[in-house]
Amino acid sequence: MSVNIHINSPNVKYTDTHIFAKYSYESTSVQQDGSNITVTPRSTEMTFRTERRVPRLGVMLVGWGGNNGTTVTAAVLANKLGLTWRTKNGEKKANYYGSLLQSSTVCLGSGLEGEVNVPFRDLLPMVHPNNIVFDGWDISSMDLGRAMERAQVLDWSLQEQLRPYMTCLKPRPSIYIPEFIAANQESRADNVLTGTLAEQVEQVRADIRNFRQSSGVDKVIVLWTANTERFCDIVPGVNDTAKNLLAAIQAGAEVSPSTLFAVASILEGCAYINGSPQNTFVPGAVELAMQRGVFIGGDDFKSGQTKIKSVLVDFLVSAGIKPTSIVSYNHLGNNDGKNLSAPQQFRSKEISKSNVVDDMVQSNPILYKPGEKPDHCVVIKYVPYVGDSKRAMDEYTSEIMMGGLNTIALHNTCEDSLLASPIILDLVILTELCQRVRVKPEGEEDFQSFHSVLALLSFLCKAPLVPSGTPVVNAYFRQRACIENIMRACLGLPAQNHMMLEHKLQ
Ligand code: NAI
Ligand code: DG6
Repeated sequence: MSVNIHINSPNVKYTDTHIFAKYSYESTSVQQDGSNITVTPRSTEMTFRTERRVPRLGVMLVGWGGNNGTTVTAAVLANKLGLTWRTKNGEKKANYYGSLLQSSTVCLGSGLEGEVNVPFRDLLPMVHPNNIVFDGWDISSMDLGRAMERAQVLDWSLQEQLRPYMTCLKPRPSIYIPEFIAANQESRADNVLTGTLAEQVEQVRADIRNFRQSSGVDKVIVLWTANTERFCDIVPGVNDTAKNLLAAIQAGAEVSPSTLFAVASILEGCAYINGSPQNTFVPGAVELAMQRGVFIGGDDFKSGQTKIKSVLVDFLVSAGIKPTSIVSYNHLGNNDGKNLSAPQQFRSKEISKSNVVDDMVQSNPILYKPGEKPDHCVVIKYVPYVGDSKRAMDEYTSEIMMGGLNTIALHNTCEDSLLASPIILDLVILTELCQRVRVKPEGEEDFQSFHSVLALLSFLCKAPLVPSGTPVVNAYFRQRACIENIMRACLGLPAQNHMMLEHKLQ
């Protein structure tokens, strides 16, 4: 199903190259003086300009030979080829379930037949995942056919159909600094760059240029889906400014591989997304992205347990129920689980999984005193036998009326990489779309781009990266509404308010 949407409004103009939309941004300015609050409604006129031409997109994955890297590549191939395969439960067909853009809908309004819901992907001109060209790096030299088999994610009969295509794909040698990932990963590292840090960054930049040229793509986005690294220290003079970071790379100081990839991408003008929890975006990397006007986004794909958390806690707190204890266990047996069995790498994941309820808790001072939070415990265990099929068990205990307690227990089992792969696609497709959108507030001379720190990606990330000093939103439906409403603004449509007044008056 695919639809063409045309906006019938004097505020919207279509040219051969762009969609121009005049938009009134309604917001409020709030002043609080003790218990006195003054709210002033504001309306800001702006013009959104969206480039209509959809480029040919190349995506370079760091960690291409891993479970996510092979699964997303295989899934796109299977969809492109329209593959079907037999399982013990019957025939399956390639699809993009789990992708916000490809498999969810938005309501445009009501027609004679009732509500009209359209695929999210049809709201604006967007890259179709089938047209993405993949490339990437991995410290393991295994070709993607064998790596797909090693991942043990896809059904065997599908793997057999994909193997001829996948074995031709070989990861490029990568930057490997052993102390950033678990020691148990060392045996994989047979495909690594050598030379100084500066030389390795230069090689990564050359790889990006080589891929762009040889594949004929118009633009490249780089995404880290390699192992979780340990956090690195923020050291004044080393990684606190763009200048210092570039100098630190020249001097061979401590810089993590994920930050080195970020620097290489930014210097090549390519957006860079971090799908893992570590603090890749040290202040110097953020400043470099801002100086160069390049998008960065992250951190850590929000795929399963955390996605549910950002729905469930939002539900509880917004219903006036007080979560007091959240305990999240999971065990998994893939290579990600193996890497996370080392304390420092686990700690990176623990941090990113633990902060996801803060905004919801802080939003309700009736339930929580200043600084008060629910107890929140995160446990991850490596159990090789279960492979990529992650088990997640959660217990939410909440206080209800008059001293009552409400305990919700969840058990979720599913392939981790089949949750992460559609998120990877949404991340790169949304980022690419944002590169074609410009906004001009009334009275200003020039159209401007979104901030380099692309907070719009928050919906897809466990620990959303936002511009310094701006609010972090983890609540699932607020994050989703943000994407939907910004896309509606690009079409001159009012924000979705769900009032449905047309059905509520006499
Ligand atoms: P994986 O361990 O199967 O794949 C990671 C790949 O990265 C491996 O092939 C490894 O050889 C490679 N690698 C390690 N260091 C590298 C480097 N410096 N350069 C290039 N390649 C390198 O892990 P998986 O399951 O694919 O997950 C990837 C990342 O995504 C992990 O950090 C994980 O925590 C994160 N993640 C995964 C989610 C999921 O649902 N699958 C959700 C959220 C985050
Ligand atoms: C164990 O937690 C492994 C992790 O990489 C997770 O699978 C991944 O971060 C997904 O986490 P969540 O909380 O979104 O399911």
